[in-house]
Amino acid sequence: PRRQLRFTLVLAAVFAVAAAFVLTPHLTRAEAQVTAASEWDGAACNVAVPGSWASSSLLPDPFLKIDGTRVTAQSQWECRRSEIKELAERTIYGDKPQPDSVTGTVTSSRITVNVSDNGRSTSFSASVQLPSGTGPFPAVIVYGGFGADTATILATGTAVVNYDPAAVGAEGTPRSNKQGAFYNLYGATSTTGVLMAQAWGVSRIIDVIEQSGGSVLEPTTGVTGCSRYGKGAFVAGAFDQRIALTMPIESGSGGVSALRSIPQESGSQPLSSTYNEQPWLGDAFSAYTGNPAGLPVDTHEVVGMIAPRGLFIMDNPHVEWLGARSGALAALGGAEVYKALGAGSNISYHSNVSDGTHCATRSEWRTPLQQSINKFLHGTGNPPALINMHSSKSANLAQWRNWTTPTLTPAGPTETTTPAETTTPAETTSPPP
Ligand code: MCU
Repeated sequence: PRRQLRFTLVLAAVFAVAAAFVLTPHLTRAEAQVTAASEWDGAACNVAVPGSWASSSLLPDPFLKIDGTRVTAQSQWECRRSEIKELAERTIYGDKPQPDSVTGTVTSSRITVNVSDNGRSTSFSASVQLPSGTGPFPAVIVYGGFGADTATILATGTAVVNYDPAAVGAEGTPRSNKQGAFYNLYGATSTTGVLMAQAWGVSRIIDVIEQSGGSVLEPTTGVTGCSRYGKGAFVAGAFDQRIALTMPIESGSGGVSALRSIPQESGSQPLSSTYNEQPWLGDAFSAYTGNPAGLPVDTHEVVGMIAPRGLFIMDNPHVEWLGARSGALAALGGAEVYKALGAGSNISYHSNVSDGTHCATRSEWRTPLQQSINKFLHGTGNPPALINMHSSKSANLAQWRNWTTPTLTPAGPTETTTPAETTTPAETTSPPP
């Protein structure tokens, strides 16, 4: 009888594991770990935006909540992230609305998207390239037609969705007459910038992939693009928590580069140029082009919005205009959020490349790109090394912060409500270089 009991127990265990596997057919391991089920999981957070905030020439403390207390537990990051989201929308990018209805189709060659909101409707589409093998496949949404290594993406068994961001948020228009599918719904005078409009389009593509039932594409998605499309990919990844892997390439000013640090990095694209070259950023950013210290957030916290999801930032140190030192700084600052969430290896930064050509396909990025895709879209292997900065464009976070990284109470069933603030902001700071 004892033997029989043991047999029954083993059988039950095998059955339980098999059932769990069958019941979650579309969740890869990576996705189960880090992505959220919805575009934004902080809806219940009730963010109360203050009328004013302190100015700071240093990078703001990502862990300091609007109420003046610091985050002490990993479980609090969801609502702190919502604060950062709200502040970043109001001051840098403009609002990202949630539409009333999204429908569409996914085939092996095309995704169509129909969106309605406020009684208006619009549509756009994207082409699909499938890798060889049998699907369904995870996908990387690739902005524009250059700079992303689509051959390497396909070779990892991942589909490529070719996204034309101009169809959703067009360049070349004045701010008062913005064009594209987003502005068809929300008006040509919407104060939301083109990068956020394009990010909204990525979210609508993911809506359609999710609804399609997963016969062609899995809902596990990554996003990438180079230069202006790197700015776009960065914003898309930050503002949709379903995106498992964000890979901005040479995104510069308006992208990953820390806004406070750009005026200190010689030759990098000035904030006023970024604001005026295209309506990329929200209209509200006009108040900060000459005063980034007045911003309540900076891009290291936008990096922190992506935490703990996969993030692989690629920068070009050879073109001054691309602000790679400011990019490295934002990566280092944002990496502190990843560390505090116990996900320190989910962010990588790489600018150690030899070819100075903007948006070149680079051999140095092939392996870390494969590793990132395998880890975060297929749930296999290990992510690439944390930080690989080119010596000519290295950044020093210590010069840019007066806060330390807290040890947060871990999330999960063992979590207690005891405050876990073990560090005090005692780190010495020197003024920005
Ligand atoms: C780095 O991205 C932009 C940059 O912000 C612009 O000033 C420049 O005109 O174009 C870059 C780009 O998108 O290059 C393809």
